[in-house]
Amino acid sequence: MAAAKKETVKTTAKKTSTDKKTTTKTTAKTTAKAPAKKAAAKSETKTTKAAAKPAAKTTTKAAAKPAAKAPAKSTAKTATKTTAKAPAKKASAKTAAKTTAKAPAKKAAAKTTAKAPAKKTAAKTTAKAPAKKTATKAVKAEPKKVKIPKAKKPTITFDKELFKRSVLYNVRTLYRKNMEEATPQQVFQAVSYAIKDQIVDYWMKTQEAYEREDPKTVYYLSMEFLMGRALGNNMINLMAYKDAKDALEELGVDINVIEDQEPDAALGNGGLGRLAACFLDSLATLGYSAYGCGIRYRYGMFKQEIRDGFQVEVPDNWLDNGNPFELRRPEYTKEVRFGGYVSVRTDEKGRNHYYQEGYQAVKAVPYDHPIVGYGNGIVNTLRIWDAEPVDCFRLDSFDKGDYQKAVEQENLARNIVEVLYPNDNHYAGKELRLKQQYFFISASVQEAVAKYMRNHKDIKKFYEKVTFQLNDTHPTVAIAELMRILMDEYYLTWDEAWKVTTRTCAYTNHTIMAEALEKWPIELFSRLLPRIYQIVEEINRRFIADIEAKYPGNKDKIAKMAIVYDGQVKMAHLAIVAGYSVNGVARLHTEILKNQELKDFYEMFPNKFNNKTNGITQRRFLLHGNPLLADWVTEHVGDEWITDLPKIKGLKVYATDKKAQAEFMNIKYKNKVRLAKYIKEHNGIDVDPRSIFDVQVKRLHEYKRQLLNILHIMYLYNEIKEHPEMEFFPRTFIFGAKAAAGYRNAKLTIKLINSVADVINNDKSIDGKIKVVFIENYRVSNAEIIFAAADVSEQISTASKEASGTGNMKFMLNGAVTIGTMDGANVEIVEEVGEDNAFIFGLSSDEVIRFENYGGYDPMEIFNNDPDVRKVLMQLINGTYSEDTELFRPLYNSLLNTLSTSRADTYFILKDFKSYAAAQKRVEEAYMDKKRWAYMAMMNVACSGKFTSDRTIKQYVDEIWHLDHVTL
Ligand code: NBG
Repeated sequence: MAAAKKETVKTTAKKTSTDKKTTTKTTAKTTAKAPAKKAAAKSETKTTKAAAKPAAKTTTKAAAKPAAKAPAKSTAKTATKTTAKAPAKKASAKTAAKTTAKAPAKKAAAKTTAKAPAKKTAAKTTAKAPAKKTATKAVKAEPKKVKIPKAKKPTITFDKELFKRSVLYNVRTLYRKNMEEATPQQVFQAVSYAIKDQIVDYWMKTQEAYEREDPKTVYYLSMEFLMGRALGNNMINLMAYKDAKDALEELGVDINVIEDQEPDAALGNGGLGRLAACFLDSLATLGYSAYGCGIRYRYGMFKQEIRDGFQVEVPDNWLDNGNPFELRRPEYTKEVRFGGYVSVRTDEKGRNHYYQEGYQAVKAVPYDHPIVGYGNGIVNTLRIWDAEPVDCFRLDSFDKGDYQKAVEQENLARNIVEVLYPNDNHYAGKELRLKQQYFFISASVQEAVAKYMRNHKDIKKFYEKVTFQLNDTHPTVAIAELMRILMDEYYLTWDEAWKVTTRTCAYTNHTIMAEALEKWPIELFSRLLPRIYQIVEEINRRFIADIEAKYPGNKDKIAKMAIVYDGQVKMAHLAIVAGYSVNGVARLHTEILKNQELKDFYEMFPNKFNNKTNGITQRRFLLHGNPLLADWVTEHVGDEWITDLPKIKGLKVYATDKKAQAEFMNIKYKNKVRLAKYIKEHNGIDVDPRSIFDVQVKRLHEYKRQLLNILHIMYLYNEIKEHPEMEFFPRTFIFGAKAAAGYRNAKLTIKLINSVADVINNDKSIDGKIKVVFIENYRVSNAEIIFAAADVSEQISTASKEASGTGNMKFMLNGAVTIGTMDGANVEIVEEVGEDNAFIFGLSSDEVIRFENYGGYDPMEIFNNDPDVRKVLMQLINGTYSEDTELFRPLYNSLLNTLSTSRADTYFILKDFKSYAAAQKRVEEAYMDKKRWAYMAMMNVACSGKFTSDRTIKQYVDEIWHLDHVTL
């Protein structure tokens, strides 16, 4: 039954999406070529099939708006009529546009709704009333300590009735069904289009305001945007979530079920991509003009399945059912060129002109995604580029050579955006990856320049209105591409172009892991991007002259700092030399950059270096992900935390309040029940929500040390088996992690976790004291559920290796207590919450770096002298967790010898083991003291204010970008 249902969903949805495309194309063709008989005939057949959706779409809006005035039924009829009459799509679209443009009706509607908020607030107040009571009681216990600010008046409105009508209407016109007949996926589509309708109005208003006020704009250039689901977030930021929830309930559907229909937009690997998504949310919420620029990967981050304990990668066909929120913008198509050669011609004034010839071209077509600011009506744009073959397959003019080229160009277009490289903190150096980089960068930079020139005359002042933030080294070709456009297309001299470029581009470094630093072989780079390479070479030549001037005769400096050296193009060096700002992502990380990794550059350009500690958006990771806690926080400190997170510190006074503690822990319990249910449904494992939920979710990487965690679990299990009488508070160890497809030890660690889980979870003798769960397919949408339910947050990377971490912040915000090393942003988290409210262990970053530089660590010594460690390590190879005793040997080797690494135990797992175990013991003691734990957990929430991405973005704006603030 279920399968059959699914099948229908797919067919219908697919049809719609193909239909949509066909019509767009057909219309375009018809308008352009109309007289050609063949074309007309073709379009006719196609339109018949296709008409339904686009017409519906156009009309939805037209219909929806006046509907505010008229009864729903009659509008629907009018709409249908219009569609029926309107054979010319353009005409009907125009009419619709006109109606909206003139729309006194619309204004009236707006007015009507303008009154609505009053009602809404009233409704809210009543809804909240009982809650208030509790709040009052709590305040009684701690009299007059916190003033609860009144809810801010929303500047935007949401018409619930209109929304309902719109959903019903969409279900009808998209699927020819009523609500009872529609599948959840169809309802999801209908709801999304209804929400999009509302967004589009604000989107247009925002863009009009930007046109008018001409604020400086940041282009956040990133290979990755890990957006997760859009629908819930959009409703939250429209301040419409609760109304929409009620509306859907009235229509007989559960909002959670509907939200669950949406695939995650997983156009990123991990922290770096998710940071980009949080930044977009903050930029819109704070009212800054911003574009996210990236790639519309056909397949995003792979879906992870666990089969027999092993990770299996399954393609993520996220666009399968179409994407209701995106907008194809063919009018901004750009051409991007690869390969060929550069020819030079000298003009009569003696100036050289450079032309790329014999190249392969591909069309870059942008798709826009709305980024809704919270409650302020601002809607920015995430623009991601799709690749299409250039139109050169003309039958009248091809000989054999052309045909070959046409096929190649077609293949280029097909391959280029096919898939996201699933590597986190590691680069594979593949040719296609460099193609991806140049593809989206060239298109984005071309469009940024074109957009600027539409409203400005002087390209030399480009940097006054535009800034490019390079998210890691991946977009660094933007520097050379901007130079190229300025010189080759706008005829600026080198010096003029350099001045503009070096005031436009800024670079963020996200890692010190050597294997993540991108270096391209000259052969590959110059073959693929001949003109770009010439420019990079010239930048390098001039930079080397600067080094020589500053450090005469110092060849060592040149070897260490040159951009092109040893047959390679070093992207980080290019970004630092041409960037006006270089920032790390947590204080410790920036210090390590300045004093270790990028020391030479820091000496040469001290003023470029600065820190911007990462942040996360509380709108997704508390307001949306943890509604119970979000409401509770609002009851106690008001709702200002939603856009001003430091206000959450008002909770501190409740951290010792008995009643508040009980409420808080009860919410945590409910969230643990929710996660337990998810685990039961998805993993088939029963976990006890009264046990400690100890969670490590993040990408799988040796430096993040999931191996330390699982080895410690193996040790605990040994302890319980050996001392069945010992006191032990039940604990559920939860993991979630994807491993890069080719990362052997990472994948083996997943298998180990699952093998250990198998043994422990099925050992009746330990009475369920330990459970181990590996959550399949960890991603943004289930992360929201996981953070909300965590008691303990595992942040146990080798000190100095985790640039910042952002999961650590999401846990803190949701009231989990950190067990961690003094690494990345953990340092600042501990600083905010106090050492007593975290469990810190392990080597410091200085100690790690000292061992790395001067040696002195021998894991074999620990193996020989510590029987507990030895026992655990032997269990890796003696059949305890796998019949195949060789299976886990690579992990065993990685810890004890140099068979596959240059140092044994590269990440100091054995060195930190004892100190980790001791910290875990402290965790248990703290948890058993209920009051103390509640206090610690609540203090974590109360002290999380610094870690909002709103703060991070404000610092980027004030100290790097200098954007203008815009209000509607
Ligand atoms: C990652 C770091 C994280 C950091 C995020 C966001 C890369 C290259 N770096 O520690 O490993 O939180 O970037 O800055 O993915």
